[in-house]
Amino acid sequence: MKLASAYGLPLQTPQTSDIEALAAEILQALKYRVGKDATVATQYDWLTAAILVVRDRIIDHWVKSTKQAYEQSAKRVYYLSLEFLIGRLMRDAFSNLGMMEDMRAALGSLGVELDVIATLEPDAALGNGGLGRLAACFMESMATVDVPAHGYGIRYANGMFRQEISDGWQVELPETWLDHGNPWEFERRERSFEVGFGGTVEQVAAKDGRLERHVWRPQERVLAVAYDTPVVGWRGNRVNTLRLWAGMPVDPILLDAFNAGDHIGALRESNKADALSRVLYPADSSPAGQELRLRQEYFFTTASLQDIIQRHLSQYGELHSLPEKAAIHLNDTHPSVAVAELMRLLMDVHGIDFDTAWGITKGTFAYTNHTLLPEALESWPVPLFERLLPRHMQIVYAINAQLLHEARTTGQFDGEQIARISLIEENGERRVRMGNLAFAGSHSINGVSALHTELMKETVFADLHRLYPSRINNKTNGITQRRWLFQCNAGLTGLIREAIGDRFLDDIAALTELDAFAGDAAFREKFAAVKRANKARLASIVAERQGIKLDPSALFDIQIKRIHEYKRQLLNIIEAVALYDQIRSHPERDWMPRVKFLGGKAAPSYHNAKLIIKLANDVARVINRDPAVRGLLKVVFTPNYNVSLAEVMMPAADLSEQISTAGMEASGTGNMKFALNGALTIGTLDGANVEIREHVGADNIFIFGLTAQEVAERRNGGYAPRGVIETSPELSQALAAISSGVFSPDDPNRYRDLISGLYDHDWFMVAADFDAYAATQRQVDAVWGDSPDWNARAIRNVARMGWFSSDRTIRQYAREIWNVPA
Ligand code: 26W
Repeated sequence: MKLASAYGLPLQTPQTSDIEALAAEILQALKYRVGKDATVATQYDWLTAAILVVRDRIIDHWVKSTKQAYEQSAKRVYYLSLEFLIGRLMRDAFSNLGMMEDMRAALGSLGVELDVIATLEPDAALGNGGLGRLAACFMESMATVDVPAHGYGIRYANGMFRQEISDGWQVELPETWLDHGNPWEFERRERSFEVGFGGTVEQVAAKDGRLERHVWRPQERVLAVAYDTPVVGWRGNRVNTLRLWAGMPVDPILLDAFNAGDHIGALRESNKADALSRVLYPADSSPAGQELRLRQEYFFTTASLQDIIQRHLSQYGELHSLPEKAAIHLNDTHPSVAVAELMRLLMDVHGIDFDTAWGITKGTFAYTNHTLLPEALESWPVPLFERLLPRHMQIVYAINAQLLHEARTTGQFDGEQIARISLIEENGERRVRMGNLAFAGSHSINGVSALHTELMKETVFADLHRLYPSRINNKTNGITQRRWLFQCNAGLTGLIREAIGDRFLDDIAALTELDAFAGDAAFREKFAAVKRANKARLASIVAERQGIKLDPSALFDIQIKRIHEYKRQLLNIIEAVALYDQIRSHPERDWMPRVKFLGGKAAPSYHNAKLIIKLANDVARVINRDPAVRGLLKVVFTPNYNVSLAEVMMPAADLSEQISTAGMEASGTGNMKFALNGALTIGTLDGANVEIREHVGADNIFIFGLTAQEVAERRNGGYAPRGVIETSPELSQALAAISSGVFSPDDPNRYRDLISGLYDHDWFMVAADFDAYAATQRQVDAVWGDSPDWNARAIRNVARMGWFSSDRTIRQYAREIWNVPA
């Protein structure tokens, strides 16, 4: 990777004395902390030593940040999230501390290549997709804009599964990211809390016979033990803490059972505790509905709340001031049992009355909704909830009584509307609605793009919004430019610095100065050279891993994200088939060479998503082998899409595919990463695409298809996809080819049901949008054919994407939700 030096300008110029000192420090760490001599050290040992050296520097800032927050009695932000998709951390740390070039040189002087050891660092894949990656960007931005914050989550021993492709099918393998140890984390055995499950609730009477307190006597108990990872902001400004909980048994071994010869039973407690932090549920957007999942949710929530309360009490001695000193954020509904748990802790443990506790709770919590998909809205069967969390069930009923009373008193709601506001779903199996619980217990509920927030008000939370009209607000997502531009695209970063200087490194708003360079032919040439180098880097990875040869001068068209029907990878693949057909039928036309990349994981239980992966691979095999389209069209499915692969693919894209059915993608954040790296977007008016168009300008983005409102109207008006398909010869032919087994001769019926689903219902409106999509792709080709025009548009995208920095998002959260300075 020679990109950093291609445009010179390291973030800091190395000084020889610094480098010698650093090299000595690395050797010290290697010897005294890894326990190895340079002559026998493996590449992993060097990686560990390098991390330990940068970690030492971070710790100095960490101690300072923590002390400062305490001394200033600053309000703290607590971000509760079941997922933190942080990826690799070493480059982040080097870059944010301005040590990248010094470290490169120091390691180099010891015969170690930074770029080689960097690729050995495992990805901390403690998340599924957008929601988890957003939490990671937010952690980095909170440290950067100087918000004292703690992230709270679970230290999964097995994060997101590793995806292998075998005969075109997805195979899931466990990812063991902790195999070589984790030099970033600090185990805090002294910071451990008891977590109970099951059992009974007793009412303990006061002396005068009045009902005084509820005492929950759990049947099972485990410990949550803290593991802390420092999170460093830009220029090392502030270091915050990501605190992840691991399950530990109260009794590691049941000695009585062991001595009685039951050697397996003796480990029962240990196994149960271990299970809590063993795996990340890999379903993104459909609830697992499993008891273990609810246990995980309660496990990390109660540990975090106990920790927060302990910190607050030790500093302030009472809990009424909690809302002034702590903002607790619920990242989706996964931690929303926190509403009942905080009520329990305040009332049952700290003796506060219900009304006061309810005021504290609402003043402290805020909740972000990340999806409108009905199947993704979490709810738990009442019998399960009651068995696992009997006291919380009582509290949920008490909150519900108060909520419904409030709603009825307004006189504004009929019976059906009241039923929708209720925390308990009463139709069929009774269930606890976690979204309603989070809404009721929070003073702020936000969506993640302007469109999504408006749809939230009209759909899932329409009735609760009418009851509490000031609670819903919008906070459009953002991404950290440190990882998603400075680090992953050193070439482009260097070029921008040459053009507009360094101000944008600290003030991303200054990136707009690049706009003037869109009209500068010499700059466009350099911009194109950087893009080409990034594409060559991706091509070499694909060649090495998959044995597919790609031409970096072709248009790189990329769709990478979780595989889901609403994201419409199928629309993209069908268009590839139609294009293939067109090129074969009209070889005389002037086709623009294109490589279509697809990548992403499917939930293991999601049949159609897995079939779509197989289809992408089947189509790729046929097209890539056909000499008739050689040099004009290639299709590549990149296995095991993750944060590290994203860091290579985002900078290498010419075209970003953001083609979800309008109204279904809450925001998207990949869309932002691509555009910031100079890809043009082809997309629907969905999620943040709407705002991206506003910022980059309608001329610099390719928008097609039905709007969210039109989708709703078509669905209500009895959408008949068969008729639509029959009037589109291109679409009909492509579907017929797939359905009849052209791409699956070994199993001609493989895609019959998938395709007949499009004829019968086509919930995601693939057919309705197909012609518009295909026509827009031909417009893309036309602009691509005029490279000065294409490059000018790409440069304008880069220049105008600064607003999508997660620093901006976090400042808005800080000022408008958390009430902390930023
Ligand atoms: C309970 C099962 C489950 C698991 C995960 C339901 C829902 C989810 C998430 C809400 C899925 C998710 O990651 N949503 C994405 O959040 C991103 C960050 O806000 C948005 O950019 C994406 O549009 C949204 O799909």
